[in-house]
Amino acid sequence: MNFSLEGRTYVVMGVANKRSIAWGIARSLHEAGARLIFTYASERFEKPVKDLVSTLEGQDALFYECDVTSDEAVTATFDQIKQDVGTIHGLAHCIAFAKKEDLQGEFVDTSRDGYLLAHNISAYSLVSVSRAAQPLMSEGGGIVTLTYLGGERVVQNYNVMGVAKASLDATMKYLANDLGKHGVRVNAISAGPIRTLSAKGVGDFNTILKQIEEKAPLRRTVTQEEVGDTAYYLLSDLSRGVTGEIIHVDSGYSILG
Ligand code: NDP
Ligand code: KAL
Repeated sequence: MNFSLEGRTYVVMGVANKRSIAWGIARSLHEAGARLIFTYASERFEKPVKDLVSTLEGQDALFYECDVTSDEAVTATFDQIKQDVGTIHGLAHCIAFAKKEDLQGEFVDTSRDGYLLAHNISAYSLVSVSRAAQPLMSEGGGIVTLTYLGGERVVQNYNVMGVAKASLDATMKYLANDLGKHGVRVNAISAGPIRTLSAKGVGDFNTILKQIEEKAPLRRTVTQEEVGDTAYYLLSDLSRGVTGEIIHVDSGYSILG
């Protein structure tokens, strides 16, 4: 079997800068020969994303604005992608957001607004995007989302995002069940902590990284590249029998009690 991604096209959603996990995924897919399509939340990110992508040698990428809080925007984006390229072979969903005030203190204080916003952007968006993308995967395909251990157990400060990740994990499984008959597999990567723009300004991040270095079986944190290579596996035929799965790319931390 040939595991090159030559002749295949993948949509990568959620590159903010060179530290983004989505960027690690984009680089792995590019290395494997894939053509890439990038989406970003607003026009503001168009130039930075294009500048970054210009560093990928020989990559003939396409770019679209897509704020996932709007079903119209999501539908319009994938309609346009269909017109521009026809078939796609997969999608990486690397999107999450919660209000800063909901990522500290006690979860019990989460507002209705904050709860709905976090779930809207971080979990429902996978439904919306998968529904719009599936018809473009006429040759079958793969969808990968990014989750975190805080959706499986309580992690201090992760709060409403943990509840949104629990929803995302279940969403991924229900989507896997629906889309399997179309030859579309849906999986999640549970990444260990990586210093990205989202993680920035979040209290105690250094302490969390240090804890991984001291306690995780591999005694080190993981990189965007390691998550990227697992996404490549999940989006290629190497994983053709795998769907509805959560793979932990976290130096083994999640096996600890
Ligand atoms: P980044 O800050 O690099 O990426 C987050 C992305 O979410 C940004 O590109 C942002 O887009 C996008 N986003 C937010 N709101 C919207 C919206 N309304 N519409 C479209 N896009 C939106 O952080 P990460 O790479 O860390 O995050 C990627 C994923 O990985 C997230 O799901 C996160 O929860 C998950 N994850 C991260 C871990 C970590 O330690 N970093 C650990 C485990 C999981 P824009 O910049 O265009 O606003
Ligand atoms: C226990 C951990 C410590 C951190 C606690 C919460 C982290 C939540 C992640 C969430 C995605 C962060 C935000 O939504 C930040 C947002 O309020 C402000 N930032 C922004 O608006 C920037 C500019 C944009 C680009 O960010 C987004 N998201 O759009 C969790 C750690 C150990 C692991 C992490 C960081 C997990 C994760 O899910 O990211």
